[in-house]
Amino acid sequence: MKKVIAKGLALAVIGMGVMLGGTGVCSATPMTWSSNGHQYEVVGSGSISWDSARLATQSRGAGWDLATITSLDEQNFITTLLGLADGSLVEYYIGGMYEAGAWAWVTSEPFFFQYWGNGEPNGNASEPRMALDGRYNDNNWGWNDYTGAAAYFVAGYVAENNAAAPVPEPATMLLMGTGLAGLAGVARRRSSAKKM
Ligand SMILES: [Ca+2]
Ligand SMILES: [Ca+2]
Repeated sequence: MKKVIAKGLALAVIGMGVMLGGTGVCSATPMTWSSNGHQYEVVGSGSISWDSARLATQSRGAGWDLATITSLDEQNFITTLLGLADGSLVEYYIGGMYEAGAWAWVTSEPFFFQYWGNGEPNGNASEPRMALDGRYNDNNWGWNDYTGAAAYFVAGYVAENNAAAPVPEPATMLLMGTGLAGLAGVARRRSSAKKM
């Protein structure tokens, strides 16, 4: 059911992309996922190595790294940015890596959720970097382990800002209100302490 919704959203995104300039892939600006406040961006760099993709992402500033996918909801959100795959060999690097005998995320988040394509990972130590692969998981970009090299089928990478996005206006007001209420509470406690 969720996948159906995700596919609907993805098709809507593709539709917008077509209207805006003919490409369904690559969000031109970072998009915020409301579930965690993180920003995500699909970068259509063309052939690039995992290391170069990661360096480029980190150079955006604090919080930025290759995307980590720790739930099906997050996977589906990223698919809405990419658009549904068409079943062909197209890859976007993300922040998974095989180190010390296990798969891990660049952020050190726990590696529980998995979304490998059929038969993957088939390299592990010999393919220690992770990519989303257009051939897998019903066009929903299943995971593939790959060497991390630049290759003709590497279309780009997905960046994620793990720092929460700037707080929107109403929430800022709310936080300020909470802060003021807190200060008022301290003032009250102080004044009552004086009385005693
Ligand atoms: Ca993530
Ligand atoms: Ca593989």
